[in-house]
Amino acid sequence: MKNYLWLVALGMCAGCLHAETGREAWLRYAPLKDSARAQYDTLPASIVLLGDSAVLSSARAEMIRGIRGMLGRTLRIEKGVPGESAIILGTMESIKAAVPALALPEIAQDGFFIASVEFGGLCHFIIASPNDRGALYGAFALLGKIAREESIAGIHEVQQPYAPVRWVNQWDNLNGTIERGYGGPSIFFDNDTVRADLARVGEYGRLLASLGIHGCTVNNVNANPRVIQDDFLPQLARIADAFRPWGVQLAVSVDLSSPQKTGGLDTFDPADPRVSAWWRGRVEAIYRHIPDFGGFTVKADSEGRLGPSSYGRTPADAANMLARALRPHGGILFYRAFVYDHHLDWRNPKNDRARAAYDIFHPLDGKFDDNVIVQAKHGPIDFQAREPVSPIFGGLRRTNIAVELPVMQEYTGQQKHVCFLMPSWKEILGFDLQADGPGTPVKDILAGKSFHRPMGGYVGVVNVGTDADWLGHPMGMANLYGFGRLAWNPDLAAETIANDWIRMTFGSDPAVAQTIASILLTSWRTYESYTGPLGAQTLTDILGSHFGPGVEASERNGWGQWHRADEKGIGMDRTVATGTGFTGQYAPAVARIYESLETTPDNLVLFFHHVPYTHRLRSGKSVIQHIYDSHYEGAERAEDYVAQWESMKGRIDPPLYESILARLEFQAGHARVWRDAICNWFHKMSQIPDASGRVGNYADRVEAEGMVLRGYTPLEITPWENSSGGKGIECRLPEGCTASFGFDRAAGWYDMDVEYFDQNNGESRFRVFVGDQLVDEWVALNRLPAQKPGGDSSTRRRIKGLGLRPGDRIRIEGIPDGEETAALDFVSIKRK
Ligand code: GCV
Repeated sequence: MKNYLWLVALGMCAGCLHAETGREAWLRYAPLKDSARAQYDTLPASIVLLGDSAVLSSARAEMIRGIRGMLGRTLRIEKGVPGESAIILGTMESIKAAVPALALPEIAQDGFFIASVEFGGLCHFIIASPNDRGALYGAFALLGKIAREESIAGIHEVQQPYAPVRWVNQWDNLNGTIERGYGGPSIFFDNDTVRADLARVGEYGRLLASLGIHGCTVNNVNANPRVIQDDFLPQLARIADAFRPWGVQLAVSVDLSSPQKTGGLDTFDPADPRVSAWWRGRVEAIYRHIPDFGGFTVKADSEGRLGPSSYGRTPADAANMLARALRPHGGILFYRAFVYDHHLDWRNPKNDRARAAYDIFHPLDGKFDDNVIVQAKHGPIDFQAREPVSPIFGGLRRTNIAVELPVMQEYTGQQKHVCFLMPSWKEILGFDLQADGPGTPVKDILAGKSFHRPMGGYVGVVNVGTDADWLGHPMGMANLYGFGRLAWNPDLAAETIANDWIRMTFGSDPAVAQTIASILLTSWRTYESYTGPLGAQTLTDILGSHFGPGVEASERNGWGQWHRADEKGIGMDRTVATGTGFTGQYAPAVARIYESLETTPDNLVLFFHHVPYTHRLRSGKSVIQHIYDSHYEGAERAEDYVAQWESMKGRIDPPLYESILARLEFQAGHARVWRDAICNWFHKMSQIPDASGRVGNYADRVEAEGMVLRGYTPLEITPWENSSGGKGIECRLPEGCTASFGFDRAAGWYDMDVEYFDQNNGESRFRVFVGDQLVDEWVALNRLPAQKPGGDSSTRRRIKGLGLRPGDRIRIEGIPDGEETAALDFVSIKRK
């Protein structure tokens, strides 16, 4: 008995030791199976580093760590090329000096050469690059191949980045919160200082380096001017120190009005010599603390941020003034093209926020200095589930440009929903803007190839936090991984990226790989179909969380995210002929496609045209029926993800399996909330029934407000469509309340869903009884962006496999906590 207990304890402990938290992400270096390991037996036993920089040392340390983890061997460190096979790591120059006979290829900065070569009668492995961080990228690439169990026999491979600039942004506030961050508080800041422990920053730098990402702007683009004040610089320098071994340059977002806000000047006019002198002084102070500082990111004249327009100056005036301060030190200035008026008059049908970036920046083409990069979101609005490619990418021929991509899923489920964005980004990067006839895809414009620009590339808004899994959902990390891989090589297929990520994150079980790939690769279209189809954009609460449904939140206000839905039809007329003229911002060949209703693809039709609900799409369906069908299909697919995942039980590390299962369950429930909100809203507005009879008919539901209530009171939910029947119930008695009803259907096995509201300002408790028997209990603990009952907080609890008989009494007890009122929406009971 004793021994048995001991074994159990040991088993549990081993489980703890290997429990996957997601912190290692795709760099787990888990031991390979013997069969897979054998192919690497010929790998040399020693490693030689030619050079001594921190970045090169990281490359060597990473090789030792990876080989030890995956192959169980510890490479021996040699000082010079030994008389035995070795892995030789260094810059081209140092390798050439050590082995002059070796022929090395021409490679661009950050690129690398991995080869098994023979000299002196021995077979060596070379990892070489023109620069240190390229050698580090080469080390990660070789380890990645081993992690994916790819053959490296006779390897002779050159890899070079497609675009020179591959950065990330974090929207971290100095107080430790993160704007649109869904993975916990900042890894950089806390309480208006830089954190004492920056271990996670080093780990983040390592993850970024493994993808070839070489810059990170660490604070919110809605910048606090304190970030560049004297007393803060030594703190910033500590972040730079943590990034440096990984070749990641630190940058910060700056507030253009800083000279006035904190600098003691009475102006921030970019044309005033006192202002440029002030910035020069700041930049010099920064470089004294951080010699390899990367540069600034600027958000100005946008969403209440002050900018050059205060003085009648242009973005080019402001950008160049800052860029000139940075240039002597090698710094870059990212000026965001997200400049628009958020007080637009919605009554004017000619007004259109989508026009803003092109209208403002196109006339300035050629006026930006060479160390300025205009940073533009991928679409003309704002990270929506689907938008057309922003025409600005074709409109700036004499300006460096980078695309800003939302790793953090602000409008695509905020890492509470799986939404793998590679298929979307592939469409964007491959889209041919036909600036000079066919042949100017976005990826070539970004790389500087189309218009012969010296710089350009990719900026991902990531917003990792202190959560062990960085982004709040282990699957969310596939977007960071994919962002880096595409920024390096936009020609990679979404499937390849998904498979590589799965392999490195979850191991080599083919069934696991197939299941996760099938979820990931369909997830963007699934999300799109139960949120905002046909280019209507994400029909979310744009005035608040950007998470749950909010069909009308975008209408009749100055923010310009309108889709103009009324009783008769929906969509923005953006044509030149009768609308806002936005289509005219594209080159003629593209403009022609979007100008005509006949040629606009269905998936963007409502972005470009206002049509009646009865309009027949190219698919043959009416717009309204498409809205109904796509929401039902999307919600069903989300439900199916749960079943797919459940078939993986036993194949995945249990805590990881459970945490992903819980998230997929939430997603499936929330997809149903989305489905019902959007379908019911359009049903009521259009008065056109669903041809399949689903919308408004919920035979399996018992509305909470129709149950027998003790203590609970009915509650109006706003907007009405975000709850079933527009109502719910709430409990304001500290001792709790009950809601009950009788079951009157045939005896059998049923699944019961309790739809309740889970806010972030309390932890209500729920208990469910059948007769006197407690069948489930839980605490409403999910971290959702909600402070009241509604579409952001609506959550499903599924109680599976209940044996019910007619006459059974079902009772739900809710005990409120804090501001959360144990609110309920409905119960749905379905036969198994
Ligand atoms: C950092 C959207 C987001 C804001 C964000 C802004 C931007 O409006 O909701 O949180 O601000 O975009 O990209 O600047």
